[in-house]
Amino acid sequence: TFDFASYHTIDEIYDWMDVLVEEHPKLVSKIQIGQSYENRPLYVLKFSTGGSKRPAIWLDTGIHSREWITQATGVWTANKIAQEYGQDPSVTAILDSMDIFLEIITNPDGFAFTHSSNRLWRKTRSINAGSRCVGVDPNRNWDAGFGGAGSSSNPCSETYHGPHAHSEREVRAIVDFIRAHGNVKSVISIHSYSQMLLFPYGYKRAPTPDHQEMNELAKKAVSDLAAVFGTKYTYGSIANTIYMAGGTTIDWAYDNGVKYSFSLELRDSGRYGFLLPSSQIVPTATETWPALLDIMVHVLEHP
Ligand code: 0X9
Ligand code: ZN
Repeated sequence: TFDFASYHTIDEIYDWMDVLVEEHPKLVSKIQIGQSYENRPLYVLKFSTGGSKRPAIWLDTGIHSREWITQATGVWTANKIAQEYGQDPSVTAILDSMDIFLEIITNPDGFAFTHSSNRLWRKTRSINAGSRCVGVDPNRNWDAGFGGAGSSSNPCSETYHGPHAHSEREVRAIVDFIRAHGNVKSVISIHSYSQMLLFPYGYKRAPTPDHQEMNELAKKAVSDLAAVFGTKYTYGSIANTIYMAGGTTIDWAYDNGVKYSFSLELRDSGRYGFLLPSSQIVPTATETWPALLDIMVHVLEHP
């Protein structure tokens, strides 16, 4: 049986997704939203109890491939959602009227490369014309403040924004999916590390019109997260909490009508950084769960 307390390869996680679907055929399905630069499938787990184009919550993990705690938390969370439907009243209420989409391996080429060659690979694996350096930062590639502060035009940079917005297939697939769906109410993009709950904007310092509501929701979510094991998270807008960053996922989502757009930076605060020991997978996922539920319940209650 699958070990949630270990880090896994792409093949192991893709195989496990099929097992989850087999175990919960009425709730969970697997859809493919595109292909990566190196032609790996981009799989998304869909949690749905019926209807069509119900209001939806989008979750992604692993858009930065080296942030292994995030894909591992994605796996644990997928299993938790499937287990708690019909048990936990909040999960049941959420899935009785909304759908949840979860892309666990959002950057599969980068993830494969972190296993085969360079554990600390962050970007995509696309070839950059005229450069020996490979890859684009998929959290600088979105069409919201694209090319702005906190991104680089140098293909050798870890924050290279790419030749144009949505140049990366892995980004474009999500853009096309969210646009075609048309009823996504929340995007939660999960990164590591630094223990933060962030919301727009990252490309400018100005607050969004929804700043106060999102700030209060974030405050509650980090408080419920801390209640589990005492892990402290800070929260606020990207630009005022971590740094300016143009072209991020959640700024694009927010500016395209997805009001409840958040990003988590999971454990830790720097001792292990991206090399978080596997002994911390289950504790990290366990404490993150109430924060995710707070956001999802808030979305449910604010249609
Ligand atoms: O630089 C980034 O893309 C994020 N930090 S990370 O160490 N995960 O690379 C911070 C940008 C803020 N946005 C999100 N966390 N989505
Ligand atoms: Zn990241």
